[in-house]
Amino acid sequence: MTKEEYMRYALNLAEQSRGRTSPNPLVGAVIVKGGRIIGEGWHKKYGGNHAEINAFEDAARAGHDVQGAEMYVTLEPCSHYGKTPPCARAIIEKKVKKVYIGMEDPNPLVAGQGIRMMEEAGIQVEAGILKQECSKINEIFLKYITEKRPFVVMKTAMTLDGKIAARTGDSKWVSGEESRSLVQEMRNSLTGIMVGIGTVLADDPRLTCRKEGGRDPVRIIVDSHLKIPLSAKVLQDDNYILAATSDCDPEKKKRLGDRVLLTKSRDGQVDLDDLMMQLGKRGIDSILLEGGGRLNESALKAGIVDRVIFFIAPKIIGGKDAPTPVEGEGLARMDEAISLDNVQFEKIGEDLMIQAIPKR
Ligand code: AOF
Ligand code: ZN
Repeated sequence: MTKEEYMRYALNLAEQSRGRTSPNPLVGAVIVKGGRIIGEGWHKKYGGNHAEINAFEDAARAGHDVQGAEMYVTLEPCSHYGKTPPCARAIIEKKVKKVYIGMEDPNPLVAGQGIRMMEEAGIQVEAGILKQECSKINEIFLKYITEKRPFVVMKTAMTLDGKIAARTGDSKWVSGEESRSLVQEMRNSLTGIMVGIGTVLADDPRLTCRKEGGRDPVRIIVDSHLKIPLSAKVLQDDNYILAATSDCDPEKKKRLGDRVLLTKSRDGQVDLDDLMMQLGKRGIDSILLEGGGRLNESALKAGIVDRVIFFIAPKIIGGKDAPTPVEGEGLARMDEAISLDNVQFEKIGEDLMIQAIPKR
């Protein structure tokens, strides 16, 4: 196998824990000796062993001696004492000969020091193997560890003529089954899910994850004036946060207690930038933004969106009053349009999925 193939193998190991390591990264490690994989491991959950340690334990269980072996790790081995001791130290002690790394750890506590520690101990280090893939798998971690704000994925599903529902509000369903099950997977892997009060009043959604064995994201409702009815399904259990401004109804606030998070106000509405900062402080590293049109527009305008995912279904519904993914006032001129980078197209069942990164 080539270096890239071993690294891809390590990436696949890492991917198995998606949604389970937050706010830690996804990391995979493979130990190779004599052209054979003798140990493999990945970071399974926050607070648990790092990938490298699991790989060493795997090799030991099978009775392999790792001295002189080569190791592939998707992220630079850490150099700090966190919940666990530094992996770079373990690699040095085990006398590994060479370490291939996907990308440098952006955590300021590490940031190249892991590589330096190993090199100073005489270990050969080669960094940047499948760097793009290794960064993509940790795009959430990359943003969160450096900015302490959640990575926001704006997801929407629309018809070919750009409607997210019919003029009556009926929206079951715009996209096909495969697309919808992908969205359930996103709910299962991102830490929070965010909608505006308009969506709650119109659809009374549950915003839970319906995937078998999945886990629910924290529901975040942007409700500046606390208009939410106490019977709303999103309030079914304690796993929610209501974002409001200080001029919300004080009676309602009292009844909803500590689930209400007050933010700065921007034109009488929740200041999304401030909200992101506060959610980041509460350890929320990622958010699936499921609109509607008004909140989507505010989010794009506020510059909090890190990735957009549009599902486009081969259906036409028409109607000037049918809701669309991004509403509000909108921009006046084409040359003001938000442009997108890294555009990817993928067919999901009968739908087209387009993903991209808004330019800042
Ligand atoms: C690695 N291998 O598998 C992971 C790393 O609190 P701790 O001890 O779990 O440390 C968390 C930090 O360690 C995290 O922010 C990131 O910088 C690094 N994660 N490093 O060598 C791993 N998960
Ligand atoms: Zn580590």
